[in-house]
Amino acid sequence: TDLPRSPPAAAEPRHASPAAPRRLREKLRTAARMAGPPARTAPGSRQQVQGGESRAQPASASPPARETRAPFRFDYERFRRSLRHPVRGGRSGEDPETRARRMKIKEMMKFAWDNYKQYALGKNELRPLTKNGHIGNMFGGLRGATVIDALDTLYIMELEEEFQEAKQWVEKSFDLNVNGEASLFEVNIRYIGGLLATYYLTGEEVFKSKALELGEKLLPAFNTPTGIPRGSSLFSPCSGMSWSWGWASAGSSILAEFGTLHLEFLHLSELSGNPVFAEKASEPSLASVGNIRRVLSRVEKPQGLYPNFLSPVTGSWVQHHVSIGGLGDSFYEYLIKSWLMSDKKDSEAKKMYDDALEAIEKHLVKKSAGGLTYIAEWRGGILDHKMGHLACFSGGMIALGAQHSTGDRRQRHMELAAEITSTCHESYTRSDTKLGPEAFRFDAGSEATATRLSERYYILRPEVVESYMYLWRLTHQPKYRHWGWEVVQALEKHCRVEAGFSGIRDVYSTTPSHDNMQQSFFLAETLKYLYLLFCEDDVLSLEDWVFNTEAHPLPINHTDSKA
Ligand code: DMJ
Repeated sequence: TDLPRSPPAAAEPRHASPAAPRRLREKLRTAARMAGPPARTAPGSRQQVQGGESRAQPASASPPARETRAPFRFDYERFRRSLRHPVRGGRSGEDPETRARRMKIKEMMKFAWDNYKQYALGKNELRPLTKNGHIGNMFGGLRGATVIDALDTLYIMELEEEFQEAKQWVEKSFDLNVNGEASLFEVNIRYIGGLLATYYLTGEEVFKSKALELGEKLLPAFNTPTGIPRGSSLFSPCSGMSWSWGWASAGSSILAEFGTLHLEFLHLSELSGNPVFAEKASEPSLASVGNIRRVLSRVEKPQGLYPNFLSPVTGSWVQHHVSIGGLGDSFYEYLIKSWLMSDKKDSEAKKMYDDALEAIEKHLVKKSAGGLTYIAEWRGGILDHKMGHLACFSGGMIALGAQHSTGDRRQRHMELAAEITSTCHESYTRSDTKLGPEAFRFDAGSEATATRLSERYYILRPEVVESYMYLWRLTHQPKYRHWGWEVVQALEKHCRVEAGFSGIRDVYSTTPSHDNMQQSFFLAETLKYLYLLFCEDDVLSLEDWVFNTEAHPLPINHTDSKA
């Protein structure tokens, strides 16, 4: 994301987007012909936007069409034949040390899952010190965030029994008829992403149907004058209302939130045959991710940069804070991954990514006195020489994007990716625990270290190992595996407790205190990326998959497939 978090214990068919891949657009047209008018969201939902800003029509304006034609059916077998690699890899020869390390990470996953299952099954996260569950308020009334986030990791690691336990919970206990305020962004990346990925990996219908049902419940958040989903993406799964987080910059929408829907929403349309998720449907008020792209590509960008806050009412920037870390991060990630997922057809996304990266290189990339490359934040033209842990995903993203550039640019971007990843590694090695702080600075004599007490914590975040995984796959330089193993050892030493893994409050203390929280992204991302770092490249091959921002793999749309 996007949202810098405090320590948790304390804390179309008629108007196809030119950006949508051609094959998908054709499918959507066919699907729309078969399905009749687009499915509607929760009854009455479009009238219920707080503040009376909606230009929406009553949901009853046009009666639902009677289903007289065959329902849309996604051809799963055909999709599987289009993959170039077996999803869990071919298991060719490997050295025993790599295998042993991979097995160790698998054991960590089993330990994290078993403890969650024993003490917190059905809650959102495990509290490993007090051996109970945590619910929090991010997902509204939804439960089981750790189950959904863990599913594909359990599957990939061949933890069959544990995967069946998780699947059973989804089948029997995952209740979508809940009331509460939930973050559109978090529900999308964790729940929708996790369910979609598990469906694509296994072909089990339950995951698809839950993802689609939940996707429908998210649509009311788009009901704003600009179609940019409401403020900070709060919604009520039952009543279909949406409104803004109180603290979020005068009701504005956050770049990393509304910019991190595209991958999942295209797949929701692909699997349902319902164009509403991917593209503007027949009513102007039913705007979706295609519209977000249009608003963003048109709005003027200061020095080519994208500020983090946009008004969903006027479509203008609310303040000029730019960051590749929290509040901005996954917007950039979803541009390059949208292009990759479209089999390189979504040229608008690629151009937006290239232009954004150029502006970032020009205005935000800096070198410290000690020679470390970092990406600073920007506040109305003034640089803040700080990098958040969240920003460390950018090494992997820039390396991934560099593969598709040529000549000088490719080399420059690979160097930049390697330098940023190395700086993030430094933020780990310069701490006593060998784990990195939430934010580190390059001012007042500091070099990749946290200077504020409030920035010293580590909550099991994945971004640094995520970059190690991409850099390993794209360069095969052994140092990335070494660095990943250092993290495994540090996690074992400082974060493993009797009943799971916990974040720590101070990475500079040799006896850190624990925050009593096993974040769901530890199972979705940190352990998955570590595992993949010690796998052959054909396990979840980058030729077949893109990872959403919660590390859930979504398939690339192979347009040349003869499947
Ligand atoms: C995860 O939920 C996702 O990686 C998100 O994009 C950023 N924050 C956390 C992990 O740090």
